[in-house]
Amino acid sequence: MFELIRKNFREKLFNNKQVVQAVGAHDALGARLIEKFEFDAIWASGLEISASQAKPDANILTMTEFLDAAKKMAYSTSLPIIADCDTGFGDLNNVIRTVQEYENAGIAAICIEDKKFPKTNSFVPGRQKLEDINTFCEKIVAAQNAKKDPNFLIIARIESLIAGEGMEAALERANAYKAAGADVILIHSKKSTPAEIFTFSNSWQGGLPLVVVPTTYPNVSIKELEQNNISMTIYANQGLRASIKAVEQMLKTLKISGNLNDIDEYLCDVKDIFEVQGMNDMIANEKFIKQKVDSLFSIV
Ligand code: SPV
Ligand code: MG
Repeated sequence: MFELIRKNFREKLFNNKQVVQAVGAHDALGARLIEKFEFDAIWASGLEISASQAKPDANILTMTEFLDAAKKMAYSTSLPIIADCDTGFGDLNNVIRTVQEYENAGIAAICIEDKKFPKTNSFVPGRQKLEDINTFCEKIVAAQNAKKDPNFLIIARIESLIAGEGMEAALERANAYKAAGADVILIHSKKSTPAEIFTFSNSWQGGLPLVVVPTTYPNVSIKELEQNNISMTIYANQGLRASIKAVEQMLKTLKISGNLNDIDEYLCDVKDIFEVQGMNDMIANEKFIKQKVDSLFSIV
């Protein structure tokens, strides 16, 4: 099943018919909700997974903790999971184990970024140290050598524009990462408009699918992305931000009023929980099995 998910995802990303839309999640429940609204893929976000354990996005959690979260998403939806693997959790040898473990866990793609381990979230100023190009290329080669399924994608994420290294350096890195065997390039930016992203996407001649994370330039439309050679967009953290805000508003209201009636507008029905957690499927399946067994013994 995971082989087929990877194959379909690769085809979708490479045939460039429409911009692929991935949404960030940190657990199986979030992944299920994303699937319900028929997005194309799930981004197993390092920021979200860290935050869900009340830890900073700074390689505080271990690889196995990130893996565990991504695996739970893969096992509870049929969408491809793109796992945010930060810097690959160490050097090229850590990258090899990362690829082996994530591929075995049914993940469709991993993304590794060209910062030094331990990394800090891209929106934290002053802590963005880049890896040198050669060392990062070693990680890409190691990743490609370690994978078994050719459709398991290695996404190389360029942080030059985040770290202030500039456009020329970003393009140089893209060329090097392509030469090292990257399947896809993610180009990140923290600007409030997509201008530098589009300069990059219209200058780079490498031809690999390009991915963006428009957290700081939310005005950009799918059409603009499409017109500027972007193959995939990642809504990396909006699910978590929506849920923190909603829960905070509900708790604030409840604390003041002490009356559950006053928070009704914030709540889904319990039956909505049953649906997303698979209670209805479980009961239907149980009924099916019991009927099957009954029919076995009712044959005269
Ligand atoms: C994440 O969601 O963990 C990401 C995207 O890597 S960002 O927060 O923009 O770095
Ligand atoms: Mg991340």
